[in-house]
Amino acid sequence: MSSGSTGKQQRHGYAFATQPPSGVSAAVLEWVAECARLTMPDRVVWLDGSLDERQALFSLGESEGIFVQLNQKKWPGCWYHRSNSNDVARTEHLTFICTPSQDTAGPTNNWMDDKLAYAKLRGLFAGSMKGRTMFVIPFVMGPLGSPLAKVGVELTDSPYVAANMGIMTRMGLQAWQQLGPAGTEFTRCLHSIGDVNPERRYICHFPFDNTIWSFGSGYGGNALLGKKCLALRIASFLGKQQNWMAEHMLLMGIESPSKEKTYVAAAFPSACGKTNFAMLIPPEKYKRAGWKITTLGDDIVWMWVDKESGRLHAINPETGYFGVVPGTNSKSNPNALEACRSNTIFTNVGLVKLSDGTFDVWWEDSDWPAPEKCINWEGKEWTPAIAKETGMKAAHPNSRFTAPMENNPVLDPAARDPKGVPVNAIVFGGRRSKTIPLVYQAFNWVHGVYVGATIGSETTAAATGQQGVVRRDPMAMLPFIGYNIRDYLGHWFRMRKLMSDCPRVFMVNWFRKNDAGKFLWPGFGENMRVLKWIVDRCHGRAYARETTVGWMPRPEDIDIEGIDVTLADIRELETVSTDEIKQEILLQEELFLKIAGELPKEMIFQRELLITRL
Ligand code: SAT
Ligand code: MN
Repeated sequence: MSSGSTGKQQRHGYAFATQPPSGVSAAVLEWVAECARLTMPDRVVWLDGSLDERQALFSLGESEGIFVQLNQKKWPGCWYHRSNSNDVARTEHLTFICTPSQDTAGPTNNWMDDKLAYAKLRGLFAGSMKGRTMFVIPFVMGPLGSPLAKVGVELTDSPYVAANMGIMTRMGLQAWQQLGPAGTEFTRCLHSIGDVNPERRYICHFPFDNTIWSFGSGYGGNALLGKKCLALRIASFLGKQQNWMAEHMLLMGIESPSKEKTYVAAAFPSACGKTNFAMLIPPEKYKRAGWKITTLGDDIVWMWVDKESGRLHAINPETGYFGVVPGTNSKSNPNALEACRSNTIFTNVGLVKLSDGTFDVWWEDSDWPAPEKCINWEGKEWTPAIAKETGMKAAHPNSRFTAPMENNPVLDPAARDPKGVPVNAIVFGGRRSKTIPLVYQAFNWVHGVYVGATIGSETTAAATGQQGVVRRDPMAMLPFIGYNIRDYLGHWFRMRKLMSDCPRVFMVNWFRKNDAGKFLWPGFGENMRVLKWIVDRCHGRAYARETTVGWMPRPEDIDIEGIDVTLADIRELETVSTDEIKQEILLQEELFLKIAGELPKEMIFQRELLITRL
């Protein structure tokens, strides 16, 4: 296959580069050679990130049966992929932080001795790419030239992973330029799908070596190593050492009628609507008045203290959205749907064969009617009748779209700005039917860290296990903190000292219910009304009264004109019951006990202060 001396490999008229481009650093060449000796691919292909190359990756995948091209009229540039049915979500129990001492990983991570982990995974990787191609993927996380932009190189035997990385990261030759010919500082990401056997699946992070080894899964968070593995676990570890922060947050801009811009970073545990919030459509009344919401990111932010202003600045290290498909429609999130219209990969949704032989996709709660039949995420025939009878789903509940952020109609232009944006507010949230009010502001940064660290969220039907149980998820980062949670919380507290002006910190809860079990707040676009109070607080305009939990709006401070919410509802939404907060403090013990003996003292002081206020 290889045409040897020209350094190119033909594939449907496209020639993949089989030799490294000039200027690749010696450290990269050496590491790629070492990994190739271990995994023994038939050929090594050096990707350059061009669009022609992406096309060729899809064609290659099509010939291997892993990609199906969709109807190009309805879905220009879009492809369909179905994964192994045992490989449809992140596998936290198979995810490890690998360091010499367990104390580095702490009580909330799975830990493996690093030498042991290397030995174990070397056994799995040995010869795992025989008969396959190893793709070398150079990528940059963060806008080029940003003080935080980081170079990674992923080696993978999956064209699906390569194509996804092209959407989710700044993949291409610019990564070699940023690294430089003598560069050694890059995240070494080695990935093989192996035989996709859950018994032989490991996602291992070696923070001291800036290295990730992932074996046996092709699923997003396990296999697109720039995402959760690099941009959260490894990055959080680096951030602790280098005085910056990697957080599981969306990032949005809010423009007021007077063109004043406010930037909000927000952390919500899964199933709380992070992507929807990041692309929120303001209510008509607000639109008409000139309010605009723009998206910078929907999943990850990196933040550092800008030397000049002393303020926290943020970038989104990614360039795409890896979003949940079911439930996405023109009502729930028109901007996300629009982002999926072209150059998007759909994974594990229903595949519909049209009368002209081309393919369409379908998922539960999409805008268009259910097909007479389709192939579901498991590769089985699905019909509405079968669905009715057996509950079979066309799309897996965690089926995903990989869409370029450039497709988002409300993309904030600053998403490409290396200087990032100044963060005015950090918002934490959770899904709570009781106890937590609609919105409150923490008294100060340190109190805000306590509020974020004690986020609780109720489990939903989307996850296995009991429903409605409150799980603690500090900063929505529990599965993504790449080191000891004690040091992570300490880092949050310490960041305050580096800032001369720090963001205001808020807690929100869109999910509070009344005694009859009915949601008290409409949510979705109407969350704009709460955002407005937050924006006004950031600029010193809105009124707030002091309560036991923090600063809260009076009922009349939340705009309810034009929605089916009364002042009495707001009063109920903003009720803080001493008994319930006492109960909440007891519930927090679950987390506090887990970190027992290691809790930063600020956490204990904040809890004591809260008890005193009660
Ligand atoms: O972990 S993924 O990146 O695959 C999806 C998510 O949980 O955000
Ligand atoms: Mn996420």
